[in-house]
Amino acid sequence: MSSMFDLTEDMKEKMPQYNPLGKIAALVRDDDSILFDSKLIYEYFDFLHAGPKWFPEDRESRWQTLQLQMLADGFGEAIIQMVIENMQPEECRYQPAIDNQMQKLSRALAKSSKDVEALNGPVTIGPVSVACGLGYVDFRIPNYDCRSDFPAFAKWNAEFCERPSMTETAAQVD
Ligand SMILES: N[C@@H](CCC(=O)N[C@@H](CS)C(=O)NCC(=O)O)C(=O)O
Repeated sequence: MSSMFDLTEDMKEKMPQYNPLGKIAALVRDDDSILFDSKLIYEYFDFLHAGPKWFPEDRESRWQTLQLQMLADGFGEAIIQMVIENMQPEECRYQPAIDNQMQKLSRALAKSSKDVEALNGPVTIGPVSVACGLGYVDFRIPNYDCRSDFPAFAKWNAEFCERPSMTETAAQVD
């Protein structure tokens, strides 16, 4: 998996100007102020428009969708930890740490797959995060077949990924 990660020197040098944590994502606003962390950036974008909201006002809908967002953010973090461990020289790599993160990912996917009714509901931050998170799984762990055990979840994801908002913003990976 080590070949999949490329934390370039360029990024290491430039990102701290935008985010003291040195991490993607960061947004430079028109007034040059900066917002960092994707969760905050999503909220900021949602605040800017008058259409249907990613962060619903209704409390129960809000908790449900935020929980899905946290689940997706958490499995994204598990993947990042795996990638970081895999960046270690082979003799320093700690396989139990990788396995532990893999178990988190696998449990989180199983949990997401049980929430297929919510995923098929309004397009709020939860479904968006899970769909983006699955894209990240495919990018970082291309050999991991994370959908075939969950046909309804796979169907939801395939349909969701056909939305123009998904196809037009898909990451371009060389
Ligand atoms: N919770 C953060 C996660 C940010 C994150 O871990 N980004 C990774 C890339 S996906 C990164 O920049 N890692 C570089 C590092 O940790 O030094 C967010 O959603 O923005």
